[in-house]
Amino acid sequence: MTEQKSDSPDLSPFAGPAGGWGSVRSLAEILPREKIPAEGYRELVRQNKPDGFQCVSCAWPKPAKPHPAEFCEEGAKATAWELTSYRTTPEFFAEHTLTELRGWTDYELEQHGRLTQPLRYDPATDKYVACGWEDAFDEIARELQPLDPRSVVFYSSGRTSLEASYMYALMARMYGNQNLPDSSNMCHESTSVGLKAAIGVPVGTTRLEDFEHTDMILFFGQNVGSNAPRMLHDLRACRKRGVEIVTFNPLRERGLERFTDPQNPLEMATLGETRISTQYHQLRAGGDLGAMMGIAKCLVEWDDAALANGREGVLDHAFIAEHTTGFDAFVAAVRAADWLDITRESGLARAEIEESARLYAKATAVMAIYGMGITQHVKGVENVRMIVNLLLMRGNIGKPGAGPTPVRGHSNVQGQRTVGITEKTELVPVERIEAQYGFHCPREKGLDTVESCRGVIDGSVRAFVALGGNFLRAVPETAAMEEAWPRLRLSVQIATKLNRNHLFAGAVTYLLPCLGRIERDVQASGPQAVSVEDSTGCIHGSRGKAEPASPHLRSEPAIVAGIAVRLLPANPAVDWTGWVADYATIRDAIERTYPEPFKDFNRRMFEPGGFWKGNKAAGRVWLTPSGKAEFLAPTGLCATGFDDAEGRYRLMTLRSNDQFNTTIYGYHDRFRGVRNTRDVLFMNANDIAKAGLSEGQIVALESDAQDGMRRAREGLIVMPYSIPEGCLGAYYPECNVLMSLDHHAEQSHVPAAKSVPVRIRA
Ligand SMILES: Nc1nc2c(c(=O)[nH]1)N[C@H]1C(S)=C(S)[C@@H](COP(=O)(O)OP(=O)(O)OC[C@H]3O[C@@H](n4cnc5c(=O)[nH]c(N)nc54)[C@H](O)[C@@H]3O)O[C@H]1N2
Ligand SMILES: Nc1nc2c(c(=O)[nH]1)N[C@H]1C(S)=C(S)[C@@H](COP(=O)(O)OP(=O)(O)OC[C@H]3O[C@@H](n4cnc5c(=O)[nH]c(N)nc54)[C@H](O)[C@@H]3O)O[C@H]1N2
Ligand SMILES: [Mo]
Repeated sequence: MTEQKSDSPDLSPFAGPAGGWGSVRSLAEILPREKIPAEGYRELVRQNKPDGFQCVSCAWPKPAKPHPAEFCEEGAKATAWELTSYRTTPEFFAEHTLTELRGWTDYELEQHGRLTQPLRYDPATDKYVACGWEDAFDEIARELQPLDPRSVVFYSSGRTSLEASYMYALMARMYGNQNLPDSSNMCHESTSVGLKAAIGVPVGTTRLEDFEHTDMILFFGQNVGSNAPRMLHDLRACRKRGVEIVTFNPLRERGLERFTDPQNPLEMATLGETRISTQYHQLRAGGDLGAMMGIAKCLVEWDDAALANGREGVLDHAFIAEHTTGFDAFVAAVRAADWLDITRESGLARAEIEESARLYAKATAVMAIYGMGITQHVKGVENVRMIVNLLLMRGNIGKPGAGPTPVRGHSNVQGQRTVGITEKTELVPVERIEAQYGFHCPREKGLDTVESCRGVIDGSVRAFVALGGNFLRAVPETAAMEEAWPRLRLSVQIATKLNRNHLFAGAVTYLLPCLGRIERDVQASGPQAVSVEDSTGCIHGSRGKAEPASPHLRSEPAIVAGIAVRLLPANPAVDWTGWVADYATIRDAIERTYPEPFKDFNRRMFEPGGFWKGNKAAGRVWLTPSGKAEFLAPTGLCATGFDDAEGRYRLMTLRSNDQFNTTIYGYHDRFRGVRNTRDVLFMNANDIAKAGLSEGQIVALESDAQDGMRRAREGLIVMPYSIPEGCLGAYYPECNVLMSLDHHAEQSHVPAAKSVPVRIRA
């Protein structure tokens, strides 16, 4: 029934640009496949408009003056995925046991359509059975009440609105823990930790208008064409102005090479395209520290020479003196770094590094854009610190057109952290919450994602509540996690579609279906709107108008409140039911807890382009312990956390352009020339020859982690690809079974998904 089964794999290079006719064709396949009603096509036009809904795909900012159709191929797919006319009803569950459904693919599970009714797992028949909302809430509260709060996890995925997230975090804290891991723990937590320490804010400092002022972009480890396609418009505009875009990425990614704007009739008609990257450096996975150290070394050497000759320095000495600390120790490390180590670790020639450094030394306003290629490494936090080091050397933070620009993942993942979804006490205004609500707010650090997994495996976690996401599929060590999940006392999943996590039950298990953001949400006071924060700290209102997938669905705020009123002792300061009746009152509560970022929240939430919550570092106010921006020398030049060895490869687990995380839309990865399969192993041709393999051969990957545990992924087709020797690429989440829980970023605990040590078995 799936495309994979009906069509055989086709692996051949893709010649076209990102965007262009290929993306129009791809949409023409997907929209009818979901049997979207005509009303759904109208919804597409409202996507990312100030009075419309905010796309449920990525977190890239929405401009104040949107295009007539301000959406991309990926956003349209995400909308179609939610508006699908397919349904997964109680009748479906009457026909299928969970054991049987565990044999289905991720694609088949979600493709079956939207969940329609609350469900309770019946262990006797191994099936989900429809239940009532009130019964569900009652039993969940009854199960949670006697448990030690430390044994309960409240996970969330970054799609949930600011309103629901705020309520969810408050419920956890009133219950007695801050075990509030979220998808950000697997994603940009290295950014939150690294930027906070270096410049005092956990988020990037740039906004959309900075693209108009920049004259150079450093682009590290982000696959823009697939994962933030709307940014291609901003990059294209930069290229038209002659902005240099210097890319560091082990893979040749089409979106980083060239782009045809599907919204530009002239480009479409003439098959014109814009070259995106002006330099493209294919470094080794985990080689960014080496490459950046090389650039820093060039700058320092040229600075020395310039000063010795009485010329102006290459470094911004005035900025460094006024605004930074740690410079001397950092420069000492730069001077001590050896070019042999730099070229070996980065995999780049010295001339290549010098070429990028030369541009950087000339540029007056530089943005550093980055994604998972930076954060998902054992040295992910050091990677982020090194990006900041480079920017600080030439004063590239806190002026127009310059600054760190992490590309966040889920559409509200950054906002969730802003309103209290965090396991870290220092990120929460504890006293203000206590004053506002009159309860003792927990101080004990909560469990993050990796710690929650450990707790599930060792049995110390007894209950797991998930507000969205597909935790069990997204985390490392998936085999052991699936084995351990049934030992949970309680498993509660709030979701829109069936996914693999839902097929693993605890002793008591609920699957609760919720409204999506695109759908009309009517409460006691009338139709409601919600809000999200984009990658640049701008907050947008979002109004769903589509007919809900089922009359039985409840909104996320209503579900959280349903549990909270039964779980917690009555508190006159928290009116859960009143909040649900009118979401504006939740926003008032958010504003009281976070008065600065959310000033006049209700009044401003529909401002075109969103309202900016502010950013101290962008104004060169450094909220660090030293009161300055802090340089920090890296501890080494390799980000992988393991040594090279004969036969050991660095596996990068990647997204295709036909998926949203664990949601698989289809089996094509157009830009990488893959059709009808996800069982691909991208490999350098020399490595294929050296290993005695051949193109198209089926191989297995085996974990080569220190712990010696057996982990394997079978059935991968070898595909020669433009990728450095010693590095491999394959798709997430199918490869998560290869990842050890211990292989994560130091400090941030982000699983090191971009350098998994593996061996190949023929
Ligand atoms: N359509 C769509 N959009 C999405 C998502 C999706 O799945 N589908 N996911 C969303 C989410 S949650 C997130 S976090 C983002 C993810 O978006 P990205 O940050 O783009 O994440 P990945 O697809 O994992 O790709 C990472 C890129 O890093 C490169 N890379 C790997 N290792 C290294 C390295 O060591 N150094 C460097 N310099 N580069 C490296 C890879 O070749 C790849 O191009 O996208 C969001 N948007
Ligand atoms: N190996 C490897 N592992 C990775 C990564 C990697 O690059 N490599 N990337 C990591 C990253 S960056 C991330 S962010 C995580 C993603 O981890 P998660 O955020 O946990 O996973 P998603 O796949 O985004 O979740 C998809 C599910 O969300 C539910 N859903 C969709 N919309 C809604 C909604 O509106 N409300 C609710 N309640 N539920 C909804 C649907 O049921 C759907 O099945 O994965 C991480 N894991
Ligand atoms: Mo993410």
